[in-house]
Amino acid sequence: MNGMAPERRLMGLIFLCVFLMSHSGTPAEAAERSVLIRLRELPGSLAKTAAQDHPSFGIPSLDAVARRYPPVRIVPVAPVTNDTNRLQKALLTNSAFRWVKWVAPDSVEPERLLDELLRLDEVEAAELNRAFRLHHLPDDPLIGSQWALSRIRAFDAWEVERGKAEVLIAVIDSGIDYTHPDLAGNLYVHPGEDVNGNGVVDAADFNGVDDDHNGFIDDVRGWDFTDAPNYPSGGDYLERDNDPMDEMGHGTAVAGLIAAVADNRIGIAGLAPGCRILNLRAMNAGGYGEEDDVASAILYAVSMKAGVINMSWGDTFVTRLLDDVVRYAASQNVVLVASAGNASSDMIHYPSGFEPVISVGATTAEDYYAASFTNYGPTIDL
Ligand SMILES: [Ca+2]
Ligand SMILES: [Ca+2]
Ligand SMILES: [Ca+2]
Ligand SMILES: [Ca+2]
Repeated sequence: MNGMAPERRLMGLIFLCVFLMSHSGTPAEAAERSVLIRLRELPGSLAKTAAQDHPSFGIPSLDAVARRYPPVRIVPVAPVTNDTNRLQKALLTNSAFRWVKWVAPDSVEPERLLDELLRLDEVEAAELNRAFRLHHLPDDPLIGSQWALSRIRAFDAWEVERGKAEVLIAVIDSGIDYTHPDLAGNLYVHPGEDVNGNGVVDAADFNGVDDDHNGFIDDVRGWDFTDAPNYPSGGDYLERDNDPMDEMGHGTAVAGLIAAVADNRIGIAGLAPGCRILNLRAMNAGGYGEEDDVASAILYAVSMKAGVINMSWGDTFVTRLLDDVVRYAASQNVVLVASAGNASSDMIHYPSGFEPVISVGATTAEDYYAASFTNYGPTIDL
């Protein structure tokens, strides 16, 4: 805890109640048969070819590999925007925007493809596309709010520092039940897609047009980034879409804790005025969220000017993609908070283990003592 910037520490305190407890670390495993690669330079036409599902990079060495291991698709991980100026600028300046997903057919071993790609000069980094697991919330819902009440001074300080606390809080999780009466009023409505401008999500807003030209059609109530074909969940897990409905309850519970905690002290009917929750689904009904999906969600949250990104999931494998994306988000002054997991080991857990991320372990009311079930080790901030 010592040495943390007061503001970061504060935000971590506020959200500490949200994370807690996972019962096991999941062994890292290849999820979709896809490989994530960071190119030294992204060809100008990639966004276009990816949209057309054209399996070509326009880079000779990469295309030679593509002939031997024909990709099903090549997709940029960063959200594709129609604003070419914005896209080009980002591409030139930040490695987080040079990642692409190479989807291989079933006949190709992803590990072999990975080996081939890592040999190329044009490929700066490559890794298998793996999945993170959601962390279990505490069984006792009072733990979160009681702990928060005991930290009432943190809220006081937050008000002072943040003024009216007009913060967009992106919750990257299993989605949020946006019909829930206690939550609906706290959820962000994207003005760029609120066609009739009434501040409410209604049928008129779903006009099938990307009204704000950000590359997402009708993203008025957030987005569902879940495309995880190797993690069948019985629900919506194959295609990304504009419906981030929660299919397992985890994200709804997280949003409820955030809203309820704020309500204890700050809120007038929920979060402070102007403070809203951005619903970004990246975890399916089984509690799995692929790297490319959570990475896209983080980049989207940054593009929407989120002030805080809340991540109650993780695993122990190292991911260069998420490292890049998290660094980029931090460089845009986004506060990132992630749960530390509780494999009861000192294995470093990600994304909570990345330097810019506030890592939150489960605690008891005596917050100087980490609860016995959390991870311990050098990366725990709180
Ligand atoms: Ca509307
Ligand atoms: Ca849009
Ligand atoms: Ca629209
Ligand atoms: Ca995916």
